[in-house]
Amino acid sequence: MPYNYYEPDIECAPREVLHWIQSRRLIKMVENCYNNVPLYRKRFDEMGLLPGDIKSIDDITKLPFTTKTDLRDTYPFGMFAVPKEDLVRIHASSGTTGKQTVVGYTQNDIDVWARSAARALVSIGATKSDYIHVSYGYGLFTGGLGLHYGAEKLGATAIPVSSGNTKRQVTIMQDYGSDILCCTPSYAMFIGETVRDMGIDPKTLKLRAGLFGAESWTESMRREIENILAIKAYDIYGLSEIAGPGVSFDCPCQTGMHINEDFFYPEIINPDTGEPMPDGEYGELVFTCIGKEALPLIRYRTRDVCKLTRGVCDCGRTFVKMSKTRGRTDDMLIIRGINVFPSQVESVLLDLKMDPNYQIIVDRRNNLDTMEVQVEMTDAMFSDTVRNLEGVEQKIAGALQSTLNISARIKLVEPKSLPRSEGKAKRVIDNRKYD
Ligand code: DLL
Repeated sequence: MPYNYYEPDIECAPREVLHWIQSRRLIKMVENCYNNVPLYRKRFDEMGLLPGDIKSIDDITKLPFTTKTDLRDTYPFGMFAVPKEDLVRIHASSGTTGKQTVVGYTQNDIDVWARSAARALVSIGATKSDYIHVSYGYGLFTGGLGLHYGAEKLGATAIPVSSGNTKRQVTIMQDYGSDILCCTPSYAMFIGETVRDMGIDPKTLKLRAGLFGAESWTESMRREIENILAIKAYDIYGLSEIAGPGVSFDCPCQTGMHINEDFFYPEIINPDTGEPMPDGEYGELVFTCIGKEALPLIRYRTRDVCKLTRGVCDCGRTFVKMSKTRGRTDDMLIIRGINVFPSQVESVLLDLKMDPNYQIIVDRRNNLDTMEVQVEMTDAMFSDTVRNLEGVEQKIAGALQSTLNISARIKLVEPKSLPRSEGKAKRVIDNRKYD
């Protein structure tokens, strides 16, 4: 596949140029924050820091962190740096716990975001003549409108299907000839199953690639989706607080997501100490929105765990790459003292060629954590003997024990009995929280 760029001058710019752009934007942003966001002015004053102390991007570690709690404490609009008349859009995080975090955009911010999403689409080979089938939810969630504006910015044709009504999604793909599918990876899997159940050969669809994100997914899941839909599956990352989808994106090399670092400056920190961590080591991802006006967050702690790698990519981009995330620090399960991310369980299951539909149920009995992994049987397994099925359960339990050092009860469940997701999948039910 050839390498395509939406803005090659920036995406493949020499590092000195990027350093210059980042420094200039950080200086401007810090002034904006100090002058217009009371929380930042207070924090700077407490630290004895003045905007003039920030002379280049290398000074970023002098700045304070921002957390989700800061956004919640100033809910809904307390961290906005522009007057209401300059806003053109509001979105909100899809968080399920506590108050939602509300984010705002000026016209320029929407443009930055649309350019970011357009870069992602072009990177995976989308062109003006493509139909971009957007099955992310439209609304306060940033997925739908983010890819929609990206598609229009590129000059492609957005099909705003939104999520849900999965058979209709497939019919639209067939009838309109959708070229690129945008949705969560779990929904892509569900759409793939529906294509199969409708007796359609996926190769007869025009679909050639997908841009999947909004939740953590593994390389093994990528292969499952590529198989079931007969397409190339690419990752796209983002979060409402920073922009929405397009903060970073896969290129055809599929070796990490390039961060649009002329707009979103990344760092990796040790989540316990806040200290910067070297490239190549897993830690918490932190972003500074150096290209945004309405909500210019400084060193925002995403709670997503990943690592960064630098160097010129085979695709020619010089933008730093982030690995697939392991998950969020707050999604990490601690089972009898052992840390485990749901994505690690997913890897083990899929490497054993199990069905990609699974659920993890965590509980506490007699003060002891228990973990049950429910995995759907394939149709072929369903007619197997009980003895053989027990053997499969033991094999999975053994693999979890030897790879993750975790002992879990495995329960094979009937095909299609676990809930399917049209948005972000809920893989973990942690009953301990309600003790
Ligand atoms: O999920 C934005 C988005 C929409 C990204 C569509 C990609 C595609 P939020 O609802 O604010 O925004 O959730 C942000 O989702 O902090 C990550 O934990 C997770 N996340 C997003 N993209 C990925 C990804 C959107 N590609 C939170 N891989 C983030 C892993 C992801 N996790």
